[in-house]
Amino acid sequence: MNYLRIIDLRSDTVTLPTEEMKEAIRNAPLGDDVYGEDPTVNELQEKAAKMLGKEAALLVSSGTMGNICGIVGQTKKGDEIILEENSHIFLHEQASSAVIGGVQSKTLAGKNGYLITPEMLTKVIRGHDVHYPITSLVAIENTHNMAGGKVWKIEQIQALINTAHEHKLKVHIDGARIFNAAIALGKPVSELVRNCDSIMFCLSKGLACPIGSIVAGNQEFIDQALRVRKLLGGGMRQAGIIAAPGIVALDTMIDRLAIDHENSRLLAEGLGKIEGINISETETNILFIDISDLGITGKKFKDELSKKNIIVSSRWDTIFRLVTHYGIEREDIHYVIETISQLFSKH
Ligand code: TLP
Repeated sequence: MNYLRIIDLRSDTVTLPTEEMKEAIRNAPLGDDVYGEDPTVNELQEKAAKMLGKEAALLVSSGTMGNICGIVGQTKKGDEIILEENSHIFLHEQASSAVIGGVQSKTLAGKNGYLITPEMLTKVIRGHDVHYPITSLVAIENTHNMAGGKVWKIEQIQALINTAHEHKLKVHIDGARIFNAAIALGKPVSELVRNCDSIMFCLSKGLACPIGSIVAGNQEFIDQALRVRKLLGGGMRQAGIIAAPGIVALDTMIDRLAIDHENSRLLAEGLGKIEGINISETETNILFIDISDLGITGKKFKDELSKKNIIVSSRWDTIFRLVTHYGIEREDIHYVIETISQLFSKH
């Protein structure tokens, strides 16, 4: 079969804005957001805060910047923070909490690759001793990217938050894909972030905006986050052109994430039937596959697929992360399964 479309499964960051978003960008009322005078930014921030059940929210340029605001805005130099060892903050953000915030990271191997339980947390919180740094924050990731888009249950989040608060720790949620988690659980997003001190989510992943993330929390935290954003050079001027598609995303792009989850399930089902491919469990829009039993290199797998207009990227040599998103249709999933089966099936 010859396929004209490009099927890019590397990430949901490759999504392009909808026509409605482009129209919204064109028509957005604008002002200088460093003066707090961009009406479109203000509308997005108020809308996001309300959806999350938080006092206030702030538009930032990226998920990484939002995580830095969450950590640096709530810790002091020399503190220690607790992270899951395969979290984005620990693996993929250039040690920004150390570089910018001057904090030390203590990592935990998450249960099932993603969960930090109250027991795990309690064991690593430092006691009062002059030798120790002060443990001041724990960050969790929901959905957990490197664990394959795994979803924290509400009880698991609340139990961890309660324990953290009992020990006077702040809780930051890296919710780059929090709406995927909310859709998977069938719960309003506010329930998933209740009682956390800060939450970051991305507009620019499955919600298909070109740029932007949101951090939210109480007003005191947002005042701090605003200072951190400015420090990072993230104070933007007529940022309504970024906020406008964000408003469209919150109005129109959340429910459709269920389609991406269904496509990921179909992909898992189809690829799981091919001898030599081992698949992970998929709960949202991320699927990991291990092709080592096909007897080919990761490079060969990737190159052969790219000749068929399918773009994939490997995480560790023969382990690939396949991400479904806006722009990937059901027929594309069938094409991917059929193509991989034809190219690499042993029989
Ligand atoms: N994740 C990207 C890559 O950086 C790995 C991706 O393709 O998945 N938190 C989580 C859980 C993320 O997955 C990401 C991006 C971020 C934070 C950072 O967001 P950006 O890229 O906007 O800085």
